[in-house]
Amino acid sequence: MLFRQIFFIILVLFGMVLSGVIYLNNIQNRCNQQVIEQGVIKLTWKQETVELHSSPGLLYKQPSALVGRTDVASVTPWSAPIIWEGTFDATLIDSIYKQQNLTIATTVFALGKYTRFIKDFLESAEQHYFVGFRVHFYLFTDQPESVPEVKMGENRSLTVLKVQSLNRWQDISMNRMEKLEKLIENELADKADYVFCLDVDTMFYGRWGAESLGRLIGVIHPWFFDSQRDQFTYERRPESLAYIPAGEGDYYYAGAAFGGTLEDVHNLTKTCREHLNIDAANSIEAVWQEESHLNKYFLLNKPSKLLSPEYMWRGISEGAAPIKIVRFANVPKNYAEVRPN
Ligand code: UD2
Repeated sequence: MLFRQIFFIILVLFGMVLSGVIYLNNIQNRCNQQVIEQGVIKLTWKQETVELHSSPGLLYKQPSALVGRTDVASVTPWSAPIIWEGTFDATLIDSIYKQQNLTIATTVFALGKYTRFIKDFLESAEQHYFVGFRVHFYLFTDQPESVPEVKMGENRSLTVLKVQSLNRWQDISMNRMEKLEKLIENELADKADYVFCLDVDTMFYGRWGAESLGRLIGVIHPWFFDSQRDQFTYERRPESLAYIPAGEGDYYYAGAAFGGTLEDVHNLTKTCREHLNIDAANSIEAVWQEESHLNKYFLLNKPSKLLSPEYMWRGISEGAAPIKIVRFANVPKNYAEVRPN
């Protein structure tokens, strides 16, 4: 009897000690969580729910449920549209999106000799890029004094931001992820609805408009739209965080153009910047720098809309069967002459 009582008391004491330990542990976890939460920058986004309102009486060509482009794919296996000429009606789509009073931020980088590309980039953007929408360009350069005077249209503006010069073109290209991440945090979060990041050694030749808007936008690279996935120049070394093994991958996306809503692009740039830093700490640089990390990101976080290579073409004088219109293309450059290394 006495033995049973002693056993019962020990059991109760053990229970009390155990609950105490669990309670203290919980409190500590909660404190950690609070500390972690304090360290997180809470960003508020401008976005409202996007409704696709159409104006009464608007006339446009009847859409067909049967007839469309048959020479290209206009949808991905995860049901995201792929935008080609002939897959959208410009009048209809402009009318829908103009009602939303949008601001489209666009970043472009011109360091070293790449300042020579600014004028044509901006002047051609005035002709073709989101015409009739509020567009705010953010130009990052190490030589603000050499930014040419470009007449901007109504509701369009340019902010020049000085950055330090870098000795390697690879660093200039990769650094864009961090610069865009910080710009979104410090400047854009509650000001713009969408953001695009574009290469500067380019020009606009045709319409680039509201058909390109969406949550997360990738552009199919002009040199790989007809390649097998094992020919894609993904990073193939497992030591890099950009690694994509043979047999995996959807498309090969261009590093020269990507975009989306502020929240989604912030997540993309933050992840790529973190992965670039981890790779650097492990003394590895992905084969195509931030473009390799972008491709890994898009493999795991599928874009909600893809733009065909019309939106990042090889050059205005280059042709290929499915390209009915060149909207945005690289301009010729002598790599050895323009790059710092
Ligand atoms: C590819 C990508 C590019 C980037 C790069 C990564 C395409 C069509 N192009 O282009 O986006 O992912 O590979 O390695 O997808 N820059 C300067 N000053 C310099 C060097 C670069 O400002 O001295 C900036 C500039 O905005 C330029 C961008 O970095 O447009 C990319 O550099 P690039 O055009 O020389 O890279 P490229 O042609 O190899």
